[in-house]
Amino acid sequence: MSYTIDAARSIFPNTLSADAVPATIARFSQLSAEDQLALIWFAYLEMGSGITIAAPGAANMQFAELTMNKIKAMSPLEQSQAMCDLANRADTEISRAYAVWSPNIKLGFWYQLGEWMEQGLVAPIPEGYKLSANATAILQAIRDLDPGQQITVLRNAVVDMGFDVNKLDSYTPVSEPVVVPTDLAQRTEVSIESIDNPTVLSYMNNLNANDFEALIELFAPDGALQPPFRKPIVGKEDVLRFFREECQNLNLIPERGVSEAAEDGYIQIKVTGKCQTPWFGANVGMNIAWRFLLNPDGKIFFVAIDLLASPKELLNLIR
Ligand code: ECH
Ligand code: GLY
Ligand code: GLY
Repeated sequence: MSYTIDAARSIFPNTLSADAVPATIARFSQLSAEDQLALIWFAYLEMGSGITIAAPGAANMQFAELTMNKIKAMSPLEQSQAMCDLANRADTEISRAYAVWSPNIKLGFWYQLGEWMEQGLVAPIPEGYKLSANATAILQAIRDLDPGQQITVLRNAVVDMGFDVNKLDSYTPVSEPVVVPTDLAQRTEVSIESIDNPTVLSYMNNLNANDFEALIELFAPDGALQPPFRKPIVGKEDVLRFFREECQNLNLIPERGVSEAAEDGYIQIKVTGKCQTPWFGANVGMNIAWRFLLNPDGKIFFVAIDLLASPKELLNLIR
């Protein structure tokens, strides 16, 4: 017998991921569009007093510029409507344009609208807007999360907005240009307590260097990667596309791990540590587990990335 992706998903089943994140998003998605926008506005303001968000790069913004300027030119009433349409996933021209953008372009778009709302160039959340009781409870639930979980909720809320791409006949995804990998001489190397597996170390080092061509060669042809709270992405072509579209300029800081023989000559390795996104840099360290299943050739058959429930989970390396 050899592993299936489905079986691989349950290696290290004791790993506690942050279930509060999908639970909060599910509750959030039940709110009215007005409540959703106001809740994010309040959460964003409160977060901003503690952690700093980096302005999006120009390369990131060029694709959203037309749409952003279209909104800026609208009357305040039309602006509010356009934002509600996005939250409602309505079928409008703006919602359709938004739908095909990569997560970073969507985030950059809202970052800019947020700036314009503050400057009075785009309709603000009405002064004295009163959240519904449900929205108030969800805002409190978000306050109670750790920062890494808070930014994950925000990112998911933004990614889920816009027209449903599955309802488009055909479309071309739009994402920022792929950066050049870090020069070999400039690269740093991670070290992981108790782990010397070359595939795992190369995985971390290549991802940190944005060297997606080298990174993808560590995967088996039928290999898969499962991002936090998502289904596995299967096969080298799709995994490579995911790296280019969603994994630029991450900072992986693995700390420790455990390596064990699995069935049929496979090896399972769990690593825990931190991950930083370019949006928040060192201001937010997300607590992460990587659960690798390597085939007998030492290639990645499966890797799951989990956002952990609490910092305590960083020390949970038992099977
Ligand atoms: C305003 C009000 C109206 C409505 C909206 C507004 C604006 C909101 C804004 C929100 C901005 C939020 C941001 C969130 C960014 C979150 C980033 C995260 C990144 C996580 C990355 C991880 C990576 C893990 C991985 C690893 C691997 O080994 C493989 C790859 C991968 C206020 C106007 C909406 C502006 C900027 C959570 C965990 C480690 C799986 C990627
Ligand atoms: N500043 C974060 C980004 O452009 O991805
Ligand atoms: N998904 C990468 C980032 O948001 O930074």
